[in-house]
Amino acid sequence: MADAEYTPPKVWTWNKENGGPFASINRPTAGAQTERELPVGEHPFQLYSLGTPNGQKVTILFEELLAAGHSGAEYDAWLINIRDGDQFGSGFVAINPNSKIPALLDRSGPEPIRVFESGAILLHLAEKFGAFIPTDPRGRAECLSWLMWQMGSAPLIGGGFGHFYAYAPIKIEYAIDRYSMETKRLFSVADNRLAESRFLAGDDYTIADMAVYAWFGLLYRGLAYNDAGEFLSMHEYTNVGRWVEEIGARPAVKRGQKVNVATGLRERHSAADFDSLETA
Ligand SMILES: N[C@@H](CCC(=O)N[C@@H](CS)C(=O)NCC(=O)O)C(=O)O
Repeated sequence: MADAEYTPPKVWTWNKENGGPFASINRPTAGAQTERELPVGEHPFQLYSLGTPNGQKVTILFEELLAAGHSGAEYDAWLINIRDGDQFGSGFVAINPNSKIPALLDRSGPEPIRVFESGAILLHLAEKFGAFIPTDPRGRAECLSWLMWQMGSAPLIGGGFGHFYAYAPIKIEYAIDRYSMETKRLFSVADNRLAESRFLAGDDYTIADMAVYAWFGLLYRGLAYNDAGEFLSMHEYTNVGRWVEEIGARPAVKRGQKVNVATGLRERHSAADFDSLETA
């Protein structure tokens, strides 16, 4: 196997594109590549994003906040097309130096506040509106724990399993084994938790459920990474399935999943159409 014969040089240098569908936008350096201002609308929140799972986390929360009567949560959703390199425009990089969606500009106060990383955006909004985050110390700790669990584990699923199973130009058994095992282990963690609890943080639906659902709902239904549901035996996770059904039936969740879906790029709810590039 070609990959087994590779001997790393003393010093790695970027001397070729590494193949795969995202090769043309992957770079080993950060920072703006073009001068491009971002549009600004009339609402208190300006969201620059795309309808991938990481993007959907935030639009699900916005829609839930609006459905719960928080009229101050009105937002403008601007499409950032990551396959066209919109994330490397100067305006976007000023809001997220990491050049990944989602990015938020909170213009509800006297000075605009930038927020990047989907978990930070969820926390910022939940705290601002006092919603979808428990106020008692135990519930809050449980909610933040599951939220951070999701943020830490998404790269293993997207950048690990999804990348090597669906996107890598060569199939590497070692990598697919490693990340399939880890993805299944993560589903097992959630399944055990949801066997004892209606929602991840307890009896109440929180931002932790929104964050995990955006990823797990898609995988559980076999809609991500070349329909990998069968490959990963998703039917084994019955408690996740019960929770996916309950959350997926919420009107705000359905609405949130439709925002910033680029026609052409995101017209199918499957395979590469609803997942991320490199997760960070
Ligand atoms: N940890 C970040 C990950 C965000 C992320 O990976 N976004 C992907 C799309 S889902 C992206 O913008 N990729 C563009 C790129 O890698 O250039 C978060 O949760 O906000």
